[in-house]
Amino acid sequence: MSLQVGVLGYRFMGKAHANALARLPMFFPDAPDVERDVIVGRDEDALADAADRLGFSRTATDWRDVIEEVDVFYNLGPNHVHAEPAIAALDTGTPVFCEKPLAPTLESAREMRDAARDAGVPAGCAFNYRFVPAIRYARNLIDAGELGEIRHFRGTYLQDWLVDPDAPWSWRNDEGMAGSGALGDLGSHTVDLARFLIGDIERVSGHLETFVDERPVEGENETRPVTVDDAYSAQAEFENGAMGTFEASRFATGHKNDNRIGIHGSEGSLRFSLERLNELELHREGDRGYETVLVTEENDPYVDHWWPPGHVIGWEHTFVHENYEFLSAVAGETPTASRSESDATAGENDGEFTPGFEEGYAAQEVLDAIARSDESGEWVEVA
Ligand code: SOE
Repeated sequence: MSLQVGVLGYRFMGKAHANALARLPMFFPDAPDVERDVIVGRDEDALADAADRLGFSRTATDWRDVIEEVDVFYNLGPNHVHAEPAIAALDTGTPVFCEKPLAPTLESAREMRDAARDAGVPAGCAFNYRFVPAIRYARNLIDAGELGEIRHFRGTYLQDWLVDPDAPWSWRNDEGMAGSGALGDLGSHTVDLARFLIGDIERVSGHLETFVDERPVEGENETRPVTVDDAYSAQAEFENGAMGTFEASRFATGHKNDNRIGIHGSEGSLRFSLERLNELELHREGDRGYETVLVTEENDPYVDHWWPPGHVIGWEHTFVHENYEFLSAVAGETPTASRSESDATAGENDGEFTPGFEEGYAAQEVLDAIARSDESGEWVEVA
């Protein structure tokens, strides 16, 4: 019996997840059967074209007509559209997969987390970078004690798409719609990776900056204010005593989607960059420099589903991995076999999916604390 999937949103993330669903039968034959049933949006012409291109059977213009009919509801809309449809779907017992960050505000994120707790069905937050084989490999090394005691986490996420002051205004520039700018859009990924690899964050000191405070509206002869940050930086203290340095910018000329992390432990270090996502750089005690490890061996996480060693994968494969795990959880399975035996997360939360709304909310608490610290000029406790 196929899982009928309904998806709200058909642009960038709609394409990324539709592609992932289409790949599953071919590369993850033990994944549940899934039908791309209905795609939801407001513009009926654009929607019909998207349904055709992305392989959906039908379209709808109101999510309310969909959430009880489908087996799984994907909310891939802008941040301010996440809470209401997701909570309504969960209240009817429909599992939900929601793009990050969970919500524009901590309060909405809490309402979503509580709805997921009450519903008792899988509710996923699409932090896709947890599903990069090299990131899983890094987590396995840390859990195996290969880096010793962790002293430093450094996460930077650099893009350059707003450097031009005439780049058009979008919902990502509006506090009411997005909640925050680079902080929530990019910082949420870094905070989630920090929590996945190192652990919870105790307190933060944050700085947000807006460089261009109004932008032209595409196709109109008007401008709109930018009411969110163009860049943020933060210092953090982890509960385990490690020090954290966080930064994201949409003004980093020369960087397109440069999501990097660096970790220093008492016995070694590692470095990762999304622009070289098949590689992990390792430094062990006694090494003079970093060794570049190509994480494409058959027993590396997820790799055996794709190609022989060295036949590298890309950004879109991380969406296939996260959809495989999420839909398996919806079907009540836990595909630990999909990960390598050494995968530290194998068997974690059997039948559940992480990162769920709990992790989405935990990341939102850190984002909120960074913003509050920027306002107060003081360090802020996270929870
Ligand atoms: C835009 O900054 C964006 O699409 C983010 O919203 C995604 O989460 C990130 O993966 C790529 O860049």
